[in-house]
Amino acid sequence: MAAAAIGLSGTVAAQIAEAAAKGLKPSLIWLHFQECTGCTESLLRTSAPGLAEVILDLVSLDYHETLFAAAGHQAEAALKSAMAQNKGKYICVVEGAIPTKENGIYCMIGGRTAIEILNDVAKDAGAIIALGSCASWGGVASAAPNPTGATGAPMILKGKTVVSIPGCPANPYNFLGVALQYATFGTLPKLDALGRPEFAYGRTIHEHCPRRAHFDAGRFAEQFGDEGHRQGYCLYKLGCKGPATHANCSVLQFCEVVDAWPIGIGSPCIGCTEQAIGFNVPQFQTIQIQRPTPPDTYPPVKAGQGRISPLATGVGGIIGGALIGGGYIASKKLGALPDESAEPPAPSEPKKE
Ligand code: FSX
Ligand code: SF4
Ligand code: F3S
Repeated sequence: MAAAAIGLSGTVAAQIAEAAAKGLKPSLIWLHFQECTGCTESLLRTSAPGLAEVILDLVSLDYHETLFAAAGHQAEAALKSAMAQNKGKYICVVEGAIPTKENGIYCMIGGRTAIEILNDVAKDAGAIIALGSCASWGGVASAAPNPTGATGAPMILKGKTVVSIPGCPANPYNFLGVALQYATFGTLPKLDALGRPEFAYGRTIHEHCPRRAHFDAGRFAEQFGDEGHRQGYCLYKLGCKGPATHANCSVLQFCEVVDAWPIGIGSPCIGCTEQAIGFNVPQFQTIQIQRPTPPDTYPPVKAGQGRISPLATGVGGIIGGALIGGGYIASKKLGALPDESAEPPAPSEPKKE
């Protein structure tokens, strides 16, 4: 399931399982800073694989303050020995923001600041993963007025490759997929400009939202608990940030419970994976729609170079036309098109390979 999450084939998934069976388990050193422990909590709730399998069979969790039996000096010694034994190979997982004001004194463990601990553990790591929005850029702790100067691991570890898996909490399968790919092949997935894996953050929630048909048809919940809300209509007018939020939670939900994700339970997306939105833009404020029409990945309206059968073209035309029309209706209802007499947007040209 973790392999599928990152878009790897069944054959590769088998290779990952084989490597794990041979004991090729990645050593994880997991650091906790300013956070709510929600990322660990969501990992605790995976069931395929379950946490026992994850810890016993797939990874070697060598240091984790929440799940450790050790405490105090014993825990400090465990951290040192895990770093020494797996030097250059371990995955450093960072959960939580790092406070920078007043030399970082707002988060200290064993007499050292979070900045010191992070720099120390990251220097001998094979890979570094910033798990959750807090570790990715500061998250909730960095919300204005950011009293502790909270920031993310990539901002402290300048010049190093840090894979950011934002989300409050991050989806555990996105994390497991990255960790297992690194353990099996020694590689990391393709990252976007913000260091986020493209497989998970390449598209907006709005592009795959189960309520999208309601958006296109102009059916919106106007207030919590109203008829539209009860009917499962689009949550845009309640402040949904899905149209500007890159994440895969609409397709990879949490806890393997059907509809266990914000929009699935009737809450507008707050944009928790986007630094520019989550904990910055007020929760119920509506955002500007960038693209009121569907993306151009739908079947083209016009056939290109005769390679598409007339039947397929006809069906594609009906679907594409309906979708573009739907987007037009939605944008008119939202007031995104100022000129009421404006024509619907022209269909896009077929994409060239
Ligand atoms: Fe909590 Fe993790 Fe949010 Fe932050 O994630 S779920 S506050 S992203 O660091 O525990
Ligand atoms: Fe889904 Fe939000 Fe887009 Fe509506 S605005 S379709 S609820 S992502
Ligand atoms: Fe976060 Fe929005 Fe997904 S709030 S969990 S990005 S639906």
